[in-house]
Amino acid sequence: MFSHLPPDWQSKSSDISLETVFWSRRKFLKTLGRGAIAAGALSLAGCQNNTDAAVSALDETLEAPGATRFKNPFKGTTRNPSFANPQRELTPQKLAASYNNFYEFGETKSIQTAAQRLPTDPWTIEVGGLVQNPTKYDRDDLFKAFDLEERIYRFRCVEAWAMVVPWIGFPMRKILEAADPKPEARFVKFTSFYDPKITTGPLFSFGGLPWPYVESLRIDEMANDLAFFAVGAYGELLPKQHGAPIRSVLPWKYGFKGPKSIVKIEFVDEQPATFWNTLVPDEYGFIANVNPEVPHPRWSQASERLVGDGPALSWTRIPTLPYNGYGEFVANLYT
Ligand SMILES: Nc1nc2c(c(=O)[nH]1)N[C@H]1C(S)=C(S)[C@@H](COP(=O)(O)O)O[C@H]1N2
Ligand SMILES: [Mo]
Repeated sequence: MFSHLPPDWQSKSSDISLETVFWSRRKFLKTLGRGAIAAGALSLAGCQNNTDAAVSALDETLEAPGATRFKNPFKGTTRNPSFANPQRELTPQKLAASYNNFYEFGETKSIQTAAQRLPTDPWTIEVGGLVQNPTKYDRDDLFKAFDLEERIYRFRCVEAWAMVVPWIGFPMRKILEAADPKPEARFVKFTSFYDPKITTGPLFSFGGLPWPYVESLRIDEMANDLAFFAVGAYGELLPKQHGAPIRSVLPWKYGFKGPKSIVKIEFVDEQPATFWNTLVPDEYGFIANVNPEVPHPRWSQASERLVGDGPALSWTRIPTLPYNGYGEFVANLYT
């Protein structure tokens, strides 16, 4: 599947992997075909405020085999009070870290083991392009160059599943200020780690995909207070399947706008070609703000499923909010 999967509670769970593989092959041969699906809508989530307890009760059983795990690297990091109450229950750490999209390591949601191949230490992120101060940050700089804070964000994938995650990181604006873009810079382009010897998800064997994974924002979007680089989650270093050592989190946009395992940040004057938008431009727009009123061509975006225990079919379904509920921060960017 070159485009995202349809919401997978529509499939019988036993069919998912085979179906997915079959579909991806067929799709590739046909150069980006279409599936079909529509989702309905249901009741709203309660406004639980039990997130503090959930954050501190870290689940010791988390982790795929071979995962590197660092306990408490972020002691002393405080939660930003503006993003302390997501008005939904926190997604359990273990579930968030075992239901992932990271196509470099495979097209199913179960890439957490494969993603452990990602070499995250050492790591360099290069910031450049149309800036006064091109800079390279190494792995340690990511944890020291900027004050880290925790923010609990709602997260919404274009496939109509959602989660709530306590990320640790810093506002993207910090990088923007340090880089000091030149007046002609209008967009920022993010590039994810790519090495065909390592990022060898099944799709690689078909060739022809526009790797590496590239995403982009307008500079005013990057400057918005919500735009965030995460280096940790649930009080721990970001697991590889979530995009270690640094990934982008943009809670008002669909998840695909937030690239994982970023190696390059470039300021450019023209809108760059991005991964999904290049593959399926009519399905994955450049702006891609969460909007219940604009259906994906293959399914409704009016509601979403909260990642939970058990079969996806049993997950709670709730209405989707415009801008994923973050309109007060970002709506003014789009008038
Ligand atoms: N490099 C890279 N970044 C990526 C993706 C990907 O396949 N590769 N998938 C995107 C999509 S579609 C989503 S929904 C989120 C998923 O983040 P999570 O697995 O940490 O929940 O990562 C985004 N960033
Ligand atoms: Mo996604």
